[in-house]
Amino acid sequence: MDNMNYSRFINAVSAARKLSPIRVLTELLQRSSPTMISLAGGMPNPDMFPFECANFTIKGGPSITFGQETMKRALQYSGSAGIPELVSWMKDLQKHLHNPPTANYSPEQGQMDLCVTNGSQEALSKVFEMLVSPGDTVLLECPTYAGTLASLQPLGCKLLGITTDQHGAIPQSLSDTLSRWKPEEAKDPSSDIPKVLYTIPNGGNPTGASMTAERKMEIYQIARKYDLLIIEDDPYFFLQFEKPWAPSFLSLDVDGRVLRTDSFSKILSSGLRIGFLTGPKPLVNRIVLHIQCSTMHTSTFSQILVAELLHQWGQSGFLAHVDRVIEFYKKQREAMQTSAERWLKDLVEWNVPSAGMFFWMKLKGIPDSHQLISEKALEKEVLLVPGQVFMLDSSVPCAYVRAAYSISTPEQIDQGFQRLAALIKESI
Ligand code: 09M
Repeated sequence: MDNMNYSRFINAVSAARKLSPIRVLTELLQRSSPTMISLAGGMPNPDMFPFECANFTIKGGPSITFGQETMKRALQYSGSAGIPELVSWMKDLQKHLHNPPTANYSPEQGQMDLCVTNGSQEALSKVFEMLVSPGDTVLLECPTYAGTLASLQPLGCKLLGITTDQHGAIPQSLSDTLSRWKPEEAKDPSSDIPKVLYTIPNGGNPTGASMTAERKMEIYQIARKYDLLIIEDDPYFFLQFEKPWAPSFLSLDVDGRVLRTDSFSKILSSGLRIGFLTGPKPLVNRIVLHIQCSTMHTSTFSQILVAELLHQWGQSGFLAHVDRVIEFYKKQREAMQTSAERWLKDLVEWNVPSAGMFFWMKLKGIPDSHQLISEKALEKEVLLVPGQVFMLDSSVPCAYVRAAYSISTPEQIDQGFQRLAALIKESI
């Protein structure tokens, strides 16, 4: 099997990134002998920081204490790829959950690597900034996550939408879309053949759709044929309600063509900003270079707090926590389903999601939800997101709305849908 030609995917900006000499020195320092006198590091003296120690009470478990030494470390700069104990814990989890074929490859073959990011959003925006040049064509599900559209649109690329249904992207739609190119064009640098496919495989935002294993395999084969990289944005992976969980693209990745983003935002905390990028080393390395000169690293404080918790829990404790989170969201989903049946049955079409936080609802007899939602719904005191914001072309009318069952109580969901039903009836 030929190795992937990663340089084909890396744009001029990313190819020009170099190691920061200061960061190289800092890493060297961490390994130097105890008798070394360092006048090199540009780090501040943590003795001058006002925070001394902290104690975190963990729900249902022992507490986490930051003593003076841990606190000093938590308040200090750290390496750009993430603190070693969090990176290694997460690599072990990825191997346990996904068993990636690339785990034992050589770096040139696309060996699995991982770095910590400020939520998955940082990973996604940096991945796009590494891969996309003006004029490129990017393939993605339509509709898709508005934050991805916001990252991609300023890069001057064309967005080609893949049709989706309740099981996510439809493989036939992907191959139809690609049929205007010949697979051999992937070897021709002057061709405008797409190189990147972005997908949300579980609990899609906004659709709530989850892809079946068969679909993922079909899509992976199409990606092989056309030499596409797959960006697997999976923040709702841990919110899959039914087990066994479908295999991920990472788990199918014999070539080293998958960049996977994970997020702790839905299960541990969104404000701590902890996410992960997993993928072939040559590409993850480019992202770490970008991190070096932008955020420098994800908050050391957040990373140590999360790493301490994960080490206390172990993998089984972590997965037991995930199961508790799933139980909560499953009940919430059922509450939304019950209320939708009660109030919206004849007014709206929807599918019941098997993962994530969202119902994607088509308002019958209302070709464009925008005005209804952004003006009239406000007056009636019910908030939803108009479907338009998830469309590749936001100027086209959209009959859909996104309803989240994450924050509101079942009573609020019920009242919200009662208000929505009244609104729809007034408008048709
Ligand atoms: N709405 C997300 N989605 C969202 C949202 C959000 C404030 C976030 C997909 O925390 P991260 O960086 O790991 O999450 C980013 C992310 C990546 N990919 C598919 C997502 O759904 C988060 C935050 C207010 C509204 C928000 O509406 O959908």
